[in-house]
Amino acid sequence: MRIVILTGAGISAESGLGTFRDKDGLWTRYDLSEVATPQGFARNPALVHAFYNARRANALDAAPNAAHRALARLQGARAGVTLVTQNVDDLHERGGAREVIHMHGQITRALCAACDHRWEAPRVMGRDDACPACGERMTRPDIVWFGEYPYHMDRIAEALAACDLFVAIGTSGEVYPAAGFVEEAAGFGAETLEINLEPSAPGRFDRVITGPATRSVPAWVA
Ligand code: BV8
Repeated sequence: MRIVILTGAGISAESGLGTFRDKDGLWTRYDLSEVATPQGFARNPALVHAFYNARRANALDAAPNAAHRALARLQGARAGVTLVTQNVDDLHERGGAREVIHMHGQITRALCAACDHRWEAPRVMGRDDACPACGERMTRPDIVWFGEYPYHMDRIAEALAACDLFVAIGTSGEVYPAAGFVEEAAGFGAETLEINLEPSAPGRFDRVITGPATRSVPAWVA
């Protein structure tokens, strides 16, 4: 059986990393257009780097939880599991997962806006950090902002077309194109399952398992 799993901020919530749209989520405290768009970065790179430096420190200081580890066990126990995440933290990898598809980029990586070179980000980063490849001082986080094209879309489309089961874990299903994956998979005949604190959109998935990810994901994987 081929499975595509899409995770969102909810799988890292119990590791202490904030979500975006829950009651005290990131987008309730920051203006998304100022810190998660290329226009915001062009206007005020220092503000955007401060936003991501704070989140990078949280991510580096956080530990993977039982849900991350359960998905790694699932990957190890069977072939045909594609793990796609909207998250930019590396908790899936530190929880033992392999081949994680980061469609929104990774907070642990830096990107040169001049030559597209990518490298391991320092804990604290600024726009004037020189690119190790071209020397330019146009460094940004390797993050897909709103209005930018997510990474690995071809690979994801192929996996969605071939899967028998699509599972969305800890995502509000509000950001596209990720939010459309459930319909895409269902259109190819896959069964769809949501694992979330509560249903994100009743009727959107064939099945819903509710409860905190550190309990519901290990129970589903077992
Ligand atoms: C693009 C940056 C062109 C990284 C992010 C239709 C088609 C295509 C695009 C659009 C479209 N309509 C609108 C658009 C534009 C836009 C968009 O979707 N806007 C929204 C606001 C309407 N999309 C884009 O701009 C994308 N690019 O469109 O390119 C294109 C066109 C066609 C086809 C392809 C491409 C770029 C989107 C990426 C933007 N970058 N972040 C960062 O800073 O982290 S998005 C941001 O939201 C994060 O990446 C995050 O991962 C993502 C989704 O949020 P969630 O992970 O779901 O988190 P949220 O807080 O919302 O929900 C938390 C969930 O967890 C809840 O359900 C909660 O119940 C649950 N939970 C909480 N605690 C627990 C739990 N579950 C279990 N256990 C718990 N303990």
